[in-house]
This record gives sequence, C-alpha cells and structure tokens, in this order.
Amino acid sequence: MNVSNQSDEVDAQIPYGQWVHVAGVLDDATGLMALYVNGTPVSSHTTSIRPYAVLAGPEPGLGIGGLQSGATSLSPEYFHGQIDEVRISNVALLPSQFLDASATPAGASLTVGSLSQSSISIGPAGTLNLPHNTTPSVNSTNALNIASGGGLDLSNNTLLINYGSAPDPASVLRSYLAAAYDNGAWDGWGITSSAVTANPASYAIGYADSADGTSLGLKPNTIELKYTVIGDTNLDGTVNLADLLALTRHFGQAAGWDAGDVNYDGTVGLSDFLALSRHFGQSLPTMAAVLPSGTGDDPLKPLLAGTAARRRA
Ligand SMILES: [Ca+2]
Ligand SMILES: [Ca+2]
Repeated sequence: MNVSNQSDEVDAQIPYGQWVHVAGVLDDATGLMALYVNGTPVSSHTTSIRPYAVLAGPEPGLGIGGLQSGATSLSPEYFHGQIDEVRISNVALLPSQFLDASATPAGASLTVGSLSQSSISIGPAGTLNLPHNTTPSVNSTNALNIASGGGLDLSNNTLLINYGSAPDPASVLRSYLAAAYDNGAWDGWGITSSAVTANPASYAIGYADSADGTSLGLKPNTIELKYTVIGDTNLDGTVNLADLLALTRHFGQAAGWDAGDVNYDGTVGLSDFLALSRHFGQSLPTMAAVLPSGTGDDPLKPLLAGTAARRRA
C-alpha cells in the first residue's frame, strides 16, 4: 500500500499440515512483485505501487502472520499456523540467494509436533526440537545427519530410523549421543533431550539396533532411539534382569547401548555395570514415583533384590 492508500498483491495457496518456504520479493527498480513457494515462483506481476513508509516508527508498514492492523477489531486477520525463521532483506533476492542454507541465521531453532521425514539434516547452528509429551510420540525417518554443533532434542519421545539398505548408522548415532551426553552432563550438541538434561542422573536416550538381535522387537534395518532409564538396554522402560544379562554377555566387548554400553564410549565396561546396577528395578516416570530412587544406594543391593524377585517368579 502506498501513501495514497493504493495497494497491490500477489497470492498463492499453500498446503495444510506441512512446512513450506515462502518468499515474497518486491524489486524497487523494476516493480516486479513475486511470490515463491519452496523456491518456485507461483505468482508475479509488475506493479507501480511502492510501500508508503520506511520500515520504522509506529506504523512500519510490514506485517508477517497478520495484517499490520490485525490486532484491532477492524482486521483481525491472523495466519492460522506456525511461522519460523523469518528473514527480511533490503534488496530483492534471487531464489538461489534466499534458499542458500548457509545464510540461515545462527541459532535457528525449529519445534515440530512430530517427525515423519525421509531424512533429517541439521546444520551446525540449528536445533530441531520435539516437545515434551504426556504420551511420548513415536517419530520416524530414514536418515539423520547432524553437523557438529547442531542438535536434535528428542525430549521424552522416540525416534525410529529405518535405514534400509544404507550402511548401519549405529556408530554415527552413538557419536551424536556421546557428544550430547558429555560425560554425564547432557549439555552437548548432537542427539539431545531436554527431558534428560532436566534429570541426567536418572534418564538417558538409549538406542537399539535391529542388527543386534531379534529380541529387541524391531523391524529389520531399524534403530530405535528412546528416552528411558539409564541401564534399560532393551528399551522396555524398566531396568531388570534382561538388561543385566545383555550387559554381562558383552562385558569387555565393543558394543552399543542395547548390549550394555550405557555411557556411549563404545565398549561395555565397569562404569556401564555400575550405572545399570544403580538403576536396577527402576522404570520410567509413571512407575518411578512408587519405586525408591537408586541414586546413592549400594549398587549391589537393588541388583540382588531384583534378581531374587525374578527367581521367585
Ligand atoms: Ca529393560
Ligand atoms: Ca561403556
């Protein structure tokens, strides 16, 4: 809209239920006004209209997600959905420029309700966050790549990686978890969890690989990443004899979480045994409330008690 209240517009429809990249361009020199969806021009024409004011002051002449006067009763027209990573440029960019991933601002962060993507790639300054859910969500992808410095916050949710005929990514995923784990602090980059960070003494993100055995109940070529109790090697939510046996079978060997490496250093050792035994008998929060905390207990006491209980059964 210009100073004489004349206006012009370009329109396009966008699909429901998915993220799209929308770019609007007005070239002051030529008057070309264009709208791009995911980098493809969808609507354009040449206009003589120019914005009536600079982008400053009480009426800056720019609204994103609603009309400038959207807060008033005159035009309560808000965008019904989520908007993220808004950028404004002082020149009319070409698609190759506004789609340049390297131009993504540092610290870009995206929160999504759930994930079902063919692949997930997170840049060195990006974070992708799943919300904490009362009933944890089960998400899926075929490939996960996180650049050093980036983060995927699973919170208390599950992610299935169906890697198909691609190389088994277990060791790469372990490196992402080791980076986030940071020797127990859970303050690093990689596969993170705000739920674990809130209580790193009790919980962790465990992972199980279908390649490690059918007892894990996974589809072939699948790795499950799951928020659970430290020591729950088979990801059933409880640390019990099955987990202890998996660990003792692989003691001293190079192995993953599902074989007892619960500190992500790639081998099953004494520190893994002590961590598991500290949490023996414990379950995820719904049951944890009625079970005594193992923190600070003699590691063998709950371990032996649990073993005895299993024998009676
Ligand atoms: Ca278990
Ligand atoms: Ca270990």
